[in-house]
Order: sequence, then C-alpha cells, then structure tokens
Amino acid sequence: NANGKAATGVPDKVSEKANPEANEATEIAGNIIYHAKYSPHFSPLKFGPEQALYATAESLRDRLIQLWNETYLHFHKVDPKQTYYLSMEYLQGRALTNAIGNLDLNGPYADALRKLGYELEEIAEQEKDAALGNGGLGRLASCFLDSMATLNLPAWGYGLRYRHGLFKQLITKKGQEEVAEDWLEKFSPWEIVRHDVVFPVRFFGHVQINPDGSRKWVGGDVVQALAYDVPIPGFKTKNTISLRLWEAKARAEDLDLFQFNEGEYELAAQLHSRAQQICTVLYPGDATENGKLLRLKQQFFLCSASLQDIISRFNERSTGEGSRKWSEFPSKVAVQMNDTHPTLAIPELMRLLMDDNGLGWDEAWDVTSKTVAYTNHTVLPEALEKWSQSLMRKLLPRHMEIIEEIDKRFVQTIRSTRVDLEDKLSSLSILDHNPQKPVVRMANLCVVSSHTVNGVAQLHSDILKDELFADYVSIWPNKFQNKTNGITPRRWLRFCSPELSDIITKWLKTDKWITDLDLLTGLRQFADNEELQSEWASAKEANKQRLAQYIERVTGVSIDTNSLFDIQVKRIHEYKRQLMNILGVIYRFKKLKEMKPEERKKTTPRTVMIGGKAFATYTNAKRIVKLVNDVGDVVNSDPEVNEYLKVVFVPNYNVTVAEMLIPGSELSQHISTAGMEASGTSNMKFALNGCLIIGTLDGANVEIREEIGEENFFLFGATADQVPRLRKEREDGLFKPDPRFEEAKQFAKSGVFGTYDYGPLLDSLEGNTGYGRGDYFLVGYDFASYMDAQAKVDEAYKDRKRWLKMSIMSTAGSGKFSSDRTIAQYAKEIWNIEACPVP
Ligand code: B1N
Repeated sequence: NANGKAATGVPDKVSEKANPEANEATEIAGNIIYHAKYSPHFSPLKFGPEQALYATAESLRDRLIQLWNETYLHFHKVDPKQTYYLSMEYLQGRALTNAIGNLDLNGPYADALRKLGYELEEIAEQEKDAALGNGGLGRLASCFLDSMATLNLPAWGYGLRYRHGLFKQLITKKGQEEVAEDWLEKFSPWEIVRHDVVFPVRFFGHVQINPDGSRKWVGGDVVQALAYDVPIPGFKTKNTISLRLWEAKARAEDLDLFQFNEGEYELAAQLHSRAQQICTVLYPGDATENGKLLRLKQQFFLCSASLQDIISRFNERSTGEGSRKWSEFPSKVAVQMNDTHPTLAIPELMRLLMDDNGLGWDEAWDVTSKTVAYTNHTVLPEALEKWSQSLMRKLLPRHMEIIEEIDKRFVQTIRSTRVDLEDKLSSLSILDHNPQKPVVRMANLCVVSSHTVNGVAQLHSDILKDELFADYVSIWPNKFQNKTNGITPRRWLRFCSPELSDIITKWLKTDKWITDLDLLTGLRQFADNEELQSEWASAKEANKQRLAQYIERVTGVSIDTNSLFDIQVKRIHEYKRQLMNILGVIYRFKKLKEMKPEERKKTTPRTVMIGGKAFATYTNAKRIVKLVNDVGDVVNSDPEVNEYLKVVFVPNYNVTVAEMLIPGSELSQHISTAGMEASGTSNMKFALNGCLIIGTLDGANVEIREEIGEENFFLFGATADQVPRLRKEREDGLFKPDPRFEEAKQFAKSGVFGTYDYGPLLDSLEGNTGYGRGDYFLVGYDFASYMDAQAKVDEAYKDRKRWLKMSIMSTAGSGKFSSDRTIAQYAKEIWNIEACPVP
C-alpha cells in the first residue's frame, strides 16, 4: 500500500486482554474485522488503510445508528418543538476523527487499530472530504449541526445529496484548473439510505381550478425525493441528530419501455436523466454568480421534499384523537432558511397547507409566517437572488400565483397603513415589474414572510437595519436581530490541535472549556507566565512542523519553521482583497532585493501562504491565483531573498486542509473592504488557535478585536461608513495614492513575475480605466495603512514574549465565537425551542 506496508488479508481475530479498557479496544477491533469481512465492499484478501478506514467507519456507524434511533424515538415521545435548518450547502469535511472524538472513543479506537497494525491518524487520512458547500455559509451550517447535537436540541438539517461536491482545484502553468470532485466514488460509510422516506416533487405543469374554487397544481414532471440520513453525534451526549440529504430519482414507470424496445434508449430514459441532473453537482458560486434553471430546480427540490417530510412528522407525532390542529404547527415546527436559497419553502408551505390540506389563505399565512425565519449572509447586491418571473411561472406556476398574492396583500397593507412609504413601494415589493426584466426579489419575499430576519455579525446586522432593509425596519421594528456567527470548538481546536488543547486543559484544570468556551478567559491570568508561554510555543512549533511537512509534500516548497507563518485562506474574491496581500508581498520582495545582506538579516523572515478557490468563470479571481503562484515561483527560487521570504499558494483549500493550516498559523489576514464581509468565520478559527489577526473593521473582526483586546489585533484600513465617500473621491480623481502602492504595481507589471499579462488585473486598481470599477474595493486607499500594520507585525514578532502573550490572549478571548453560543441564541431568541436530552 501507499505506506509501504505489504497488503495483508483481513485478520482473523484479536486476542483478549484482562482490563476493561483493553476489552473495549478488543471488542472494537473485532467489530472492525467483522465489517471488513461481511460488508462486502472489497476483496477479503486485502486489508490496507483504505479497507481499514471503511470498516472502522462502519463500526462507528453501528453506534451512531443506535444513538440516532434512540434520539428519534425520544423526540417522538416528548414531542418538543423542533427546528429544521434548510440549507443548500453543508461543508462537512471528514467525519471519522470527529465521530470518534464526540463519542469519546479516541483511546479505544487508537488501540483497536493498533492491534490491527494501523495508527488512527493514518486511517483518518484516507477519508475524503464531504464538500457539499462552497465556503463560509456551508461550513457554518455544519458547525451549527455539531452545536445543535451537543446542546441536545431537537433540530435537524436538510440539504441535497450532490453526487459531486465542490470542484477539486489543480494548479498548473495556466493557473487554477477545475476537476470534478468524487466523494461518492466508492461510497460514503456515514449515510443511511431510507428507502421508506420518499416524496414526489413536481416541476412545470399547470394550475387546475376545481369547481369549489380551490386550486391544484397538476401535470408536468414528477421526480422522487429519496432520503439519506447522515447521523450527527453531539459531543459527549447520546443525542445524535440527522442531516437529511435528498437525492432525486425517477419513478420506475417513467422509463418508457415501448420506446426502449424500439431502440430509442436515450428518449426512453429522458425523465430518468432529467431527474438525475438535479443532484449531480453543487452550484459552485459563492456570493456573486447568478443561477439558472437547474439551480432553481435544486432549490425547489430541497424545499418541497423537506416540507413534505416535516408535515408528515408533524402529523405522525399527533397524540391520539384525530389529526392535529394546523394552528399548532408553529408551536411544533421552526424552519430556518440559510440565506435566500431555500426561500421557496415559503410558497411551498402555503401551497401544501392550502391545496393539499384545505386551509384558507389567512390561516395558511398565519401558520407560514410564524414558522419561517431568514438569515441573510451578504449585502453584495450581485449576490441578492432575483429570479425571472417568467422562468418561475413556467417551472412553478402555482408558487408564482402564491408569490403574487403575498406581494399584492403586502402592497395593499402598506398603501392603507403607511402612506409615507408610497414612493418606497417599488423597492419594497416582492415583484419587480421592471419591463426589461421582471423578477422576483427573494430577499424581499423572505423579509415580508418571516417572523425574524437576522444578520451574522453585529456590524452586518446594523448595515441590514440601517441600509438594505431600513424601510422594512420602519414597518416591523422587532423583526430584525443579530446572531453573530460561531465555530465548533470541537473540530476547530480540540480535534485539530490536540497539543494546544491539552495545554489549555492542564492550565484551566478542566476540559469543560470544550463545551463552555467562555472558560478560556481563565487563560488570561497566565498570559505572562513563562512556563505556559514555553508550553504554548512548543505546541505551536509542533503544529508548524506538521504544516511545513504538508506544504513540502503538496507543493515541493520547503519552508522554514523559524519564519513567521502568515496565512490567508478563503474563497478568492476581489472584495476579500487577496490582491492587496500579494501586492504587499511584491513590495516586500522588492525591498529585500534592494537591501544589503546585513540589512536583510535584521528583517523578520516570513512565509506567506495563500489558498482558496476561484469561481470557474470569475476571471479576475483566477488571475489573482495565477499571480500568487507566479510570485511564489520567482521569490522562492531567489537565493538572495528566499531565506527571508517564501510565498506559497496552497492548492485545493478545503476543510481538511484548514484543519492542518489553522493550528500552524501565527498571523492570518482578514482584510476585506469594510462593510463587505458579512462576518467571516475563519477569523474565529485562527484567533481560537492563538493566531494573531491583521484585519479591517469588517464583519466579525470588529467583535473579535473587542473580545481579545485592541492591543492584540493589527488593525488598519477605512471603516464601513467612510467607504462610500472614499469611492466617490477616487472616482472624482481626488485620491493621491501612496508611493509604495505605485511602486508595487509598477514592479508587478515590469515582467519580473513572468510573461502572463497582469495588465487587466492591475488596471482594475486604477480609478480611470475601462477595466474594473475604479478600484471599487479600495486597495489603493487602504494599502498605506496595511503596510504600516505589517511593519508593526514584523516588530512584534521579534519580541517573542510579547508575541506569545498576544497569542494566548487571542485564544483566551475567543469564547464568544463558539457556535454553541450562537445556536443557544437562535434556540432562545428565534426558534423558541428547548433542549431534549436523551436519558
Ligand atoms: O456567509 C458566511 C459569512 O461568514 C461570510 O462573510 C459570507 O460571505 C458568507 C451565494 C453565498 N454570504 N453569501 C454566501 C454562498 C453561496 C451562494 O451561492 C452566496 N456566502 C456568504 C457565513 O455567514
């Protein structure tokens, strides 16, 4: 196998030992062997790391199914109000280490695998990432599931079972190339197909008006939604919830046997292939790109299947005499829409209630608007979903009628109660009747229909209230809330950095911080303690070593663990300003070249790592990827400079790569133009791992800086309220660029970094060319203060004690950013649900 071990067959049995710990390990090993033998995925002659992974995962799955069933039955018995989180994206990453950790079985599993000749880490490395999401929004959904289970909340996630997740990024001479990802190549050991959970989902067709005036959606294509459950274990609790992923399937009768027998194979299977298309790929856009028909089908498919399932569970939990009252529905069900992608849940719930269950409009509206809530994740205008009315009418004729009725009633109410808003109605209404392109504004539909709307960091929620949704706030002042994002401390500290975790546990004298992250403030009193500092330094050092080995393996670049590890990883986007980062690196390179050798020796050596995927058709983002790689090639092979500066593009950034990079980082960059990054969540992961932040006052940076202390944060840049004026000044030619900015740009254009034409990319930073938007993202304006802040970083790193103290203070101040806190707030302030622990 890949590790140089001879492939051997499945072992027969393992020997018994006397003590109970060893017994548990023996039992687990026996169970792994059982699966290797009797789950017939592989030849019994082979028991390599891959076979060991699948058998190990299946042994865990047995436990998870048991816990999942107990949880399901318990919820059924108690019948609490339950939340359903609807999301088009989940970025689950690997599941093995997480499941073993949450079930508190690390020791026994490590021992069991050792009996079978393997190290647990080696086996965990075999697992593929489940990347059913694009970035922060999808990873947030996955962190939320972990917290819901850990807090014993009656809550489930619903999503789609994409056959191919987010593309794999290859870096070639041309820059980024995309390859289809294949997480289901063999199979996923974590999912359980529920052949008895199947719902029909219709597309196209028309609306039939019945003699009694009621309406029914008929005709068109019908596909089946089939449920796959991924059990989500909580940390040290029995509660194990479900991530239910839908797959689209055609019905057997949709195969036209007559045509097939005539030899018209493709025609005969038309409906089958159309059904299959729905879940074939994850839509790879993050925040800017617009969707098309297939994307709308995906969105409706998720909403329809999930709501039918939710309604059938509501009825199933009915206690005896007859069916339940529909008015009880909002006290049993909360639906949370993760951005506008599942907005069709609104008209679909209305339709199911009215057309299938006979409710009148007012009754159905009352139920729906008390059930659904909406989280907004972006204010970028190009990312606010708008669907063509004609497309919507064609694909979903009944839903279009319902949306029109919601809009009509909303407009009527405002006209009769708020004359002052008359001239705002054209922007407040759901339907935009622009004759060029009539669209449905999904965010408006969400705001009008939801009982609660929230942003994802304080600054972002303030912008929603003061700008994007300001007029709605005057109508419904109590509808708007903030729920600052969070991350799970299990995956993002306990499991990805066991070294640092053990030190924290030792100094806090408890491991309760894993579920009560505010306890980390207890580290503050030791931030100056030399003993803690030296332990802290050696844990960080070990993580840096591990990261350096990884970088060398995947890029061939060897990096110096004595240098400052400086990381920016996130989707590549102009507003996130990776271009500013690399221009700063270019400037640093130029200065290093100009220095005398003894001057160079006085500088702080750095390794700058940048990683992230660019949307396949986002040209400027791809040019940035190419530029970073080209700069790396030149800098890393420059013998004068490469002792003091290395530049690495980390390929194929994903959850697993993040788990390697973040623990080994010392400085991370969160440098978006203020007001544009709704929250950011990797900033929280880095801070939690004792990594210092250089950043703007944007998204959650603002709150992180408040929590960890301004003296521990390298701040620079314009503030959100200054941005409009600065843009205007640039447009009017009133802006005087910093000489360092001009110098860096000129140097980048000079050809030192190869023959690729960076003109169009760099010209987007100019105020007055045909390219770009006149430095819309204000790289030119912020560059000066960015470079000044970087100089402060270099100085701070030279003072080891000071740096370690700042690092400890970062971790100590990160308690607020646990997704346990976020989810507890959603539960109390939006969903009105309570814990339901399995006894
Ligand atoms: O959601 C994250 C935030 O931390 C980030 O700041 C924010 O950019 C991100 C269309 C999106 N906003 N919008 C998206 C994703 C996919 C898509 O097709 C938009 N992602 C975010 C979590 O709150």
